[in-house]
Amino acid sequence: AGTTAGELRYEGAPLAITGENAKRIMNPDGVAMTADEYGIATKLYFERCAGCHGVLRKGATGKPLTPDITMPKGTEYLRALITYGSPAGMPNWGSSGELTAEQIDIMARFLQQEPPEPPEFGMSEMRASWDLRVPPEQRPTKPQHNRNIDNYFVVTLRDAGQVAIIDGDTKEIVGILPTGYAVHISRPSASGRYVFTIGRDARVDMIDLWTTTPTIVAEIKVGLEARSVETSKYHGYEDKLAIAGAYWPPQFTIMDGDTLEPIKIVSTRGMTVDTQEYHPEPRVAAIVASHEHPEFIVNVKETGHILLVNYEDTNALSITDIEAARFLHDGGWDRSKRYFMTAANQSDKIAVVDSRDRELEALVDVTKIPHPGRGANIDDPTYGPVWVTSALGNANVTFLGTDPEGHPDNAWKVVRVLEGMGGGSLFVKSHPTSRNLWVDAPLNPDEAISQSVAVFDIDNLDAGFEVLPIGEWADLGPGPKRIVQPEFNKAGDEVWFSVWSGQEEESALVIVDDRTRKLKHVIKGPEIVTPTGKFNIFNTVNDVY
Ligand code: DHE
Repeated sequence: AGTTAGELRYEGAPLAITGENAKRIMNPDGVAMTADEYGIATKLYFERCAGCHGVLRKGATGKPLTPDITMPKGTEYLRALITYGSPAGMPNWGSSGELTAEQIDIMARFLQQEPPEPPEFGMSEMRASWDLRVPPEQRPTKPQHNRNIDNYFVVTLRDAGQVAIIDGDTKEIVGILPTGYAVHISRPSASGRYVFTIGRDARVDMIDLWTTTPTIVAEIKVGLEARSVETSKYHGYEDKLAIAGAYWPPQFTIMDGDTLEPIKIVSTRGMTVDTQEYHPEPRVAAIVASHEHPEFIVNVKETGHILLVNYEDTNALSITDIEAARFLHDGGWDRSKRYFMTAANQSDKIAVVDSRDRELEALVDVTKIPHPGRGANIDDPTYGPVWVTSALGNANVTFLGTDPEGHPDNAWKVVRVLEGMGGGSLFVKSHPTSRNLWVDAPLNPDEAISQSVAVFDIDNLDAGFEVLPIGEWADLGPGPKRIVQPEFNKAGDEVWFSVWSGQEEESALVIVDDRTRKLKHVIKGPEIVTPTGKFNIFNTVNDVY
């Protein structure tokens, strides 16, 4: 499977920054457009284009679109390009029917104007948005219920702007909470008591799991658009600090781990690792908490820097800047939790960071657009401990050796490539007690694939995979029913999948017995709106995957 429109569109859906938020900058030499048209175009641009071309149009995975480049091309050329797309990867917005001829004409003229600049978001805006609803001294001193918090799942209900908290032991929904819009990920505090969610709208919510039903105790906005949040895990700093990374403005914010009070904002604008040119908009992608030092590890996407942010003294932050490769995106730990394995997705590389010695251990070439999520750690019968990623651009499931002591010849090398169901895969998952490796493919254009999951037997990897029809098992009405993100329970004997349909359609969570690969349970109903990411408390706190 080659690159599909679905894979490309995956990049392109930031939040709309509306007319009143964006300063209108008309190009005196540009073609005419009315204020209304400018407003329409601004919104369309953010929804459809900014993900690839950048908010400031300086280019990211897509080409730069500043007036010095677009004006000489002219309206006619731009209209055709937007309508029909290009082999370089531009989607065919017109001939696919997604944009009308009128919208395309407005966009072609808009691209010859200066890009509207969204506002900055600094300490005063953050403090104004900060809402400490339940101060620490008013919170319970022990859990107010007998449920097993370790086996809770925090589930994003994407288009509802909520998360559901589900008791993994009983499968009951214990709470549905209004969070930021389209929560991207949830990360628990080191103690497991609190959960931090990050909305696309850069709203961070802090949820207390000790109260009778889960309660939002604090909230803050750290920008206009964001994808990552994490909490301090180093010994002695458990539950002390939180950090959130923003796409716009490009910056990260360190906050008090008990209250979300903002402490320090650090801009990520700077030079690209390779050509050493200034990039005005390097977005913050994955963030993980180091177990080796009191540090957060921050992926700066467009410039390719991995920052080890030491939080011992927040008034004198020391940051080790590791040069990796452009387009850093997602990643997770190897099984020893010493090495951070992270995808530089459009560079087709995996960067390996040694968090103990604070250095780049390796930069490994893989094939088209690796997308690991946090990845999967398994014991390969031949190659020993490996970390696994799948890919957006092809069916490859790639294994990298991660045991420099026991298997030095294999360390940081691609030791095995399996063929999965097809491209458009986002997440792989396994568990230390499981002998299965699960691989989804929600963005594959073929429904038979996107509505199923592949499972490999770790003890017999050459045998290929079994396909489980998770979408069918959910027994729902019509809809895309994409199967996304396997997540294990604490014991590692159940694996949970989201069956992700449209906002008006029925979705579900499907729970499979990991040992028998048979259907165990389905959670559905009107509350389960567009579920995507799911985070088991114990596994997420302890980086078990
Ligand atoms: Fe994600 C992780 C960004 C689209 C579901 N996604 C991440 C991370 C980043 C990111 C930076 C790593 C966070 C971390 O670990 O700190 N995702 C982006 C995008 O920029 C992109 C491509 C487009 C966008 O506009 O958001 C994008 N992501 C999606 C989706 O369409 C998904 C499938 C559904 C959704 O909710 O929007 C999706 N992303 C996820 C999930 C994770 C994630 C479930 C966490 C996986 C994990 O196991 O940790």
